[in-house]
Amino acid sequence: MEHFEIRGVVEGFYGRPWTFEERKEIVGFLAKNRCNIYLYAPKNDPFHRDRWREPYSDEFFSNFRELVTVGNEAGVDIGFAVSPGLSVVYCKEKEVELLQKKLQAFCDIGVCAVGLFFDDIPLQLTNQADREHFSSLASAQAAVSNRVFSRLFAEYPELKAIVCPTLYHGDPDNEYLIELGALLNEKIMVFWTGPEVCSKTIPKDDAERVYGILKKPILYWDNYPVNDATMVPEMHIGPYVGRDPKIVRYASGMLLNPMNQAHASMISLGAAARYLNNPMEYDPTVAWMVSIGEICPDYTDDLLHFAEYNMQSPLHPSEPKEPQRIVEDFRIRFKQGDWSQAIGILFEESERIITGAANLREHLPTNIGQELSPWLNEYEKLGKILDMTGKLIWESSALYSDEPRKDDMQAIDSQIELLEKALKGTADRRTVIGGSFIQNLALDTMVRIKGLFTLSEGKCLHEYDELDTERGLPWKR
Ligand code: LTM
Repeated sequence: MEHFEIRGVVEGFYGRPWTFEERKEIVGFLAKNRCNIYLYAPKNDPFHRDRWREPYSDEFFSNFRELVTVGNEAGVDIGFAVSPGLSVVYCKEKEVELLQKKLQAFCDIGVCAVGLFFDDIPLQLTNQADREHFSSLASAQAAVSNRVFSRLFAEYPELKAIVCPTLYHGDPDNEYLIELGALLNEKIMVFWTGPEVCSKTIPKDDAERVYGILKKPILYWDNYPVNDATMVPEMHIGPYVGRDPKIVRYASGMLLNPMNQAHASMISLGAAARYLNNPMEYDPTVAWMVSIGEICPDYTDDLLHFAEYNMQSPLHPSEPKEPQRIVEDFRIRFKQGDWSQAIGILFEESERIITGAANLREHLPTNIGQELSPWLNEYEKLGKILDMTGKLIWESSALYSDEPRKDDMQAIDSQIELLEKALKGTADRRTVIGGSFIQNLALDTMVRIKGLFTLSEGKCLHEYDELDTERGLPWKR
């Protein structure tokens, strides 16, 4: 069975790094899902990147040692990487020594993969001495990497050595990558994220081209389910799609960059692990559903529905389809004049969301529940907005009755007020759950009913029959 030899996770995101407790849980989870590596490289750990020259504390080392023990017991390699690129002076011997010592300290406590990462830095040499010493950024990075790793290989011949290049996506046919590929020691693996930083798809022809340039198997750094930078409001728990199974033939391995939310990441990681272990027979939907079922066996349908609302990500760039489908079904029924059925669609979806959110809050594993909490809150609010929208439409039919009663009018007025307050409340949302369809429907409904309400001045709207048009939502009983 074809599979990626190296399968796992690179903790390589921006934002709050995971805790050691979370890392240990992830290592256990990786082992359970037949993955074999966890690589430490959180951008916001100062000693990993900004202050890479400074040593870690004893406490950090003692935690890392424990992580290595957990990895050894579980059969998962633990790796450590340093990102010196923002300030390193490539031509200084002392810098090479520092880098070697930094990595050596981790090899000495049992780490079996080490990395030098040069991502997210300028694509030119910025230091004057380096510009005088080296002809290019690629030659500087290759020289330092070769020297650091060859010293480590001397003591640890089985060590996995990884470089993350400065150009790690896009068109591989560029001077920088050609030169780096040619100069790097052949034992050093090179990361690649695909056609994009966060690649929607990783096609076979991209793999073929990168392989042709590097002249060695690619080590993929797959930026999914990561949700840092502008993706912070997104919760990436959708299916793992778009990776051509045949890229396995050009790869030494694949590591996924997860979300800041370690436990919630397990949904996508669990699905992706099935791809990594057997890409040729991988079915994204089945893998996703199985992974969700494993996280929340008793409320799988609720978690699936919630995940449908959270579909938006680089792998699924358009708005989630489920809320769009609900709103479209509603509109079709409405246009057909079947408005009590139409409203029924809104009530049913509202009920499904509100009950689902309550079930998930109560029954999800505590850590996942906490991580998902902001998204669950917004999800529930969408459910309430659907309910209020349905109720407003229902109440407002009174505008067409022969004798609109005062209390009917008051009911419409207070329903408008409620919906308006709920919609205003969405201005402080922190998530993009559900996309825009439900909110747009609610807003459109509310504004139009306000218009009708104003027009009616508390009287019936019989004389405005022609308002029952295709545009917007005015109707009559
Ligand atoms: O992808 C790479 C190699 N580097 C950074 C990651 O640290 C970051 O998490 C992702 C997603 O924003 N993008 C990057 O460029």
